[in-house]
Amino acid sequence: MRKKIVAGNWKMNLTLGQAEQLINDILQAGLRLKEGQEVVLATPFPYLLKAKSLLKNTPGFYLAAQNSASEKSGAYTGEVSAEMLSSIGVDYVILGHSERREYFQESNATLAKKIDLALANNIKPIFCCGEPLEIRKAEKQNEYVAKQLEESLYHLTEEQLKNIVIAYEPIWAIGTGLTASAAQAQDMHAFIRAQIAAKYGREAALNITILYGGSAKPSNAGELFACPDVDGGLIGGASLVAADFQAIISHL
Ligand code: 3PY
Repeated sequence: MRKKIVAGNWKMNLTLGQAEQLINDILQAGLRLKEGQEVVLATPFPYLLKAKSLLKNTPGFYLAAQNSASEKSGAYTGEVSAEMLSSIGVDYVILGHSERREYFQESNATLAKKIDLALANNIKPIFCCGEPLEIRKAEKQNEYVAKQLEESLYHLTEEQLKNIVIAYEPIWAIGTGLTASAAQAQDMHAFIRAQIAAKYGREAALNITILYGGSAKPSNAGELFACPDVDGGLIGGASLVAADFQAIISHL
């Protein structure tokens, strides 16, 4: 049975005090996760260690970074390596979010290197893919996403793929308030799973977790998560409000 995940992508938000409060509020709700369900918090780098200690190994709760370097170590001022993240107990790393691709020119090839380093350091990549609005309008989204998968993931072995989570985030739905309809999300998730099946076989495809991201909120999470190929969500703004995040988790 594949894992179901709700991951909160905090992006560049909150002070340390606010971050502590948010984690405490989320934990205080005493959420009962079922077997195979996970909650992942992707905090800014400076809060990872604090978040780790606040989570206190709470079952089902995991920690993520929002990025990691494409190089192993060395003279890369301002970068944070996968090895560093691993040394402080980070479980997941979000790679290839559209904001990283757009504002920091991250290519599919760069992301392939980041994925390799994360895996080599026992960190599970949450690999983001998704098309911009003009590609969706031209109905070329399948080809676009297939290329992202091919160029960043298909060098991996089947064994390595077991540690990958895919997040489909249509760029036109990020920070815009627009959400893909449940049918649009399901279509793309089924397409991604079929691509994985064609490359790695049916079992690998059935086992891979595919999250939906892009303005997911309490009011639409239920419908999205009910789709057979949607295994949870990568949540932006709504992950910053404990009550909203809890409500989304309750739809898992
Ligand atoms: C959003 O929900 O807007 C996101 O970008 C999640 O990563």
